Amino acid sequence: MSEHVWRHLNLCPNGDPDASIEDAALAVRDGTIAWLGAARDLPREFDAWPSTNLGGAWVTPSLVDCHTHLVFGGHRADEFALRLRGASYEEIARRGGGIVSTVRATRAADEDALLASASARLEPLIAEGVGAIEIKSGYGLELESERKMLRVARELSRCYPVSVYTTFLGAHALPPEFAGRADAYIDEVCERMLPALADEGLVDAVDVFCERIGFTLAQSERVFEAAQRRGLPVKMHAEQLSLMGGTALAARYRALSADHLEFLDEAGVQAMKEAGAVAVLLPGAYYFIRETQLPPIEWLRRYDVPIALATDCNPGTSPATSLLAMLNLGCTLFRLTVPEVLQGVTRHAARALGRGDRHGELAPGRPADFVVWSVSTLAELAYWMGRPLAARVVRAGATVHTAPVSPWTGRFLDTCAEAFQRSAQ
Ligand code: DI6
Ligand code: FE
Repeated sequence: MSEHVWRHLNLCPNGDPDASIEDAALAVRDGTIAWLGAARDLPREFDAWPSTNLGGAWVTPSLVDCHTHLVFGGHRADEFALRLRGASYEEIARRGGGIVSTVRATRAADEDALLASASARLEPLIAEGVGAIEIKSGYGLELESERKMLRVARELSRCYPVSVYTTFLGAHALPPEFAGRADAYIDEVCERMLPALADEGLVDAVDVFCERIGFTLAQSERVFEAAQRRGLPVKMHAEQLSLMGGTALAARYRALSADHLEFLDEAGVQAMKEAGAVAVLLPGAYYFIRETQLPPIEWLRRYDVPIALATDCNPGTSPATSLLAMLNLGCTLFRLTVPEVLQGVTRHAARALGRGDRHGELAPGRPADFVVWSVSTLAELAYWMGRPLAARVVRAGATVHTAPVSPWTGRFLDTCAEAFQRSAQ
């Protein structure tokens, strides 16, 4: 039996700084939280347990990246250059670029190659404290390649100290072989691909890209009906480039989340509230495709719809491998507050995956998955742009990552040296 007490930390147990506990203690037995609270209230039974003094460092739950396309072949830097010369994301998609060009690269790559390239994108996320991540399919667009993507996603959870939740996104784009036959492709998605992949245990949720350059409301609803027949939860890429009414459809199917939402209207916000859906905002995509339509933050606040943030890591609209960077973008571009973005990558993000019971919050009986930060205030997590801030990443009570030592000075690099030095011993 493993027993350990983490002492003298500033604890933010659920992403809400107002719920923080100064000079806290956290007792962990066999990877599960046995007790947490103010150090002065620590029960005597824990006095003899081995302990680590965190010197006043801030501790939050491990982060949750609830919307990624992490597994894919190739990249789209050349299209990035095209856009710099004025081509829009939609124009590129209509010319056979965009998602379809990544489909070609993904179909051509074998599982080992996809695992290697996805690993290179996953490791920086784990190093900055991500303990749970959603990974979509959607670049195979045929059964064998969709299966390949989802198998790689499952393999990542076996190779790394991270929980992976897979989402089938067969309805991401129309593959070339179905050009002009979208309804026939939706037949393939609903009647062949989803049932086979669900039977193989590769699917935790189902998503659809409801958009002018994606699929219609009717086609999206057929995908949702197929998911419902398999008892799978749904989510949707909704209102990203236009108001299609996808969010209201997703709400009718009790979607876990609706994602992007730049063009969401008040009726859609109200429908989300009634359905208990999470609004997953993706500032990386907004920023990278130079969108100007902001998501309806004020309506989301007014209707008290939980807001989550995610990287949307994908080669076309958000080649991002930093969830902390999304905190900064969420604040600077969407004017979200520090409490909103911190909850957006902890408990609200966990809820968007239907796993609010396991991730995004620290409490007795929950897994001891947390991050020790090299910051003197939680606002620094949203303030710094592109700076590693995790002093120590802990999963099930065990340290799985510590910040590197400087190769030039031999010292730890951080903004809270004393706390960091202690936390790394
Ligand atoms: N919306 C997005 O921003 C990504 N997928 C989607 O439905 C972009 C995917 C890509 O361009 O590769
Ligand atoms: Fe996406």
